[in-house]
Amino acid sequence: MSRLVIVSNRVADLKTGTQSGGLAVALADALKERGGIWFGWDGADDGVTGAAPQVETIGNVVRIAAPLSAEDLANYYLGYANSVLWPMFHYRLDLVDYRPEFSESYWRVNETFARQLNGFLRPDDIVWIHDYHLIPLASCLRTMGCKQKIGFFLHIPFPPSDLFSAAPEHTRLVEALLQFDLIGFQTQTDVNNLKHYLTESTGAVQHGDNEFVVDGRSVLIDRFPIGIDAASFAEMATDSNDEVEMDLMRLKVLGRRQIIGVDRLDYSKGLPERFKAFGRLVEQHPELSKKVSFLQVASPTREAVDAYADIRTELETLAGSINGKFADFNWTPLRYINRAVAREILAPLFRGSQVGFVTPLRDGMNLVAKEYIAAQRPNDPGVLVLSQFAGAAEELTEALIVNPYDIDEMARQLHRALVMPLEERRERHSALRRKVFQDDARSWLNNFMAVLEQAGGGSNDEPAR
Ligand code: GDG
Repeated sequence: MSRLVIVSNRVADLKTGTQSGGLAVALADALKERGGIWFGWDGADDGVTGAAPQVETIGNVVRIAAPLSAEDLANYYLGYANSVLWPMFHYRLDLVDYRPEFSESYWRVNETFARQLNGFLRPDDIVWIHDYHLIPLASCLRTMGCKQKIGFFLHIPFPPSDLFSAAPEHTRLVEALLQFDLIGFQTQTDVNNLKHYLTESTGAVQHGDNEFVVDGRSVLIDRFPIGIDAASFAEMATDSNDEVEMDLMRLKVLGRRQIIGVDRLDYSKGLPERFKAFGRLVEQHPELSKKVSFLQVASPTREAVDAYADIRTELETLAGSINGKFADFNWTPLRYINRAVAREILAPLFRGSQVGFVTPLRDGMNLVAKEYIAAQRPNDPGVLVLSQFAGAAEELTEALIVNPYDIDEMARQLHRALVMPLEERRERHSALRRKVFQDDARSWLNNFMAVLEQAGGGSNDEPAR
């Protein structure tokens, strides 16, 4: 079996495997089975771009951690990746902050990473590159003569053709994308968006459903909805934690139900709209006074980018005004935590909350929706209220699907979730649970790898198959 080479913006901590929950663990497990490499940025902000990476061998896996300078972190990571591509791919042209120095750093850092990685590659390796930070990596590797199979998975949405064409470098980005052998997206919508762009704006010729041929190379484009490690998350949810148990017990004694939201504090997650919908619910249903509370965990992220500071201020104002208006000495309607909370606490909190409120304005998939389902008690489950614009909505159709821009509709569906009869809750949950357990992180990984193993082969000068 060929070795697997994983490349992601930040290299995982292969020893603890705790970094990003199920995904890092699933990828690390696959690496341990096949042997291979995990390459990425070392996470420090004071390195020298291009200096020798730190190489560590753990069993049959080589972990390569590459340094970046503070300037490249500002321009490549916070700049091009998170102030140009992130808003653009989340349909937020208004937030794109395009600057030539961002672009210069993005393409150069990718070239540097490619050079560093190339020294470790074997001819029969299979390379799997993750996410928008690294779109140019395959084209840089190809220029250096790499003919390995190279796959790409985009964790975030891919925008419609018209919107993507507004990106100053859309042609260059797509030319780079076409150097992969397989391009994987979260949803059919994303797949269709790229296909549409390729047909309208490039000379790529479509063969069958999923294959495009460009300059004699074959590129496969398909949907691989990502999953979670459902079994271990469900187990974590049942592990009792005294503090959480006491809090849930208090809610029970008071006959109070809990709505929960957990997100990185990101403008794509629809948090202000969500707060307003909760405010509308308690305003329209005085009988819910002291009978419902909303717990929102919003962990800080990318705080150096202005748009993130703005959303934080907006949320603080909204939380203050909702609580100021409706709270009582013995009831805080909205509990808002602007800090990361340990995963071992989140899982039982999901389990003890009667509604999971997941309403991004746009999201590649949204793992929280799947974690909420995995954590529920099958005999007395809570209800998932889910945005139609989360990738997860393509699969999780038994959730209460809402338009996150429609505050009244969200308030109505919250109410419906809170009063839903047990039988309907069980029916919806058992269908959702089946999907979340079946299409888990492991099956996502196996599906992607199976297609990548069959994909083209990367030479520019010979037809792929
Ligand atoms: C990107 C795409 C796609 C959140 N707050 C805390 C915390 N979390 C955990 C959640 C979940 C993960 O972080 C967030 O995953 P999401 O999928 O919801 O969102 P993104 O971070 O934007 O992820 C997304 C994903 O990639 C995978 O492909 O689904 O669409 O945007 O696991 O539980 N974990 C802890 N404390 C927190 O405060 N421990």
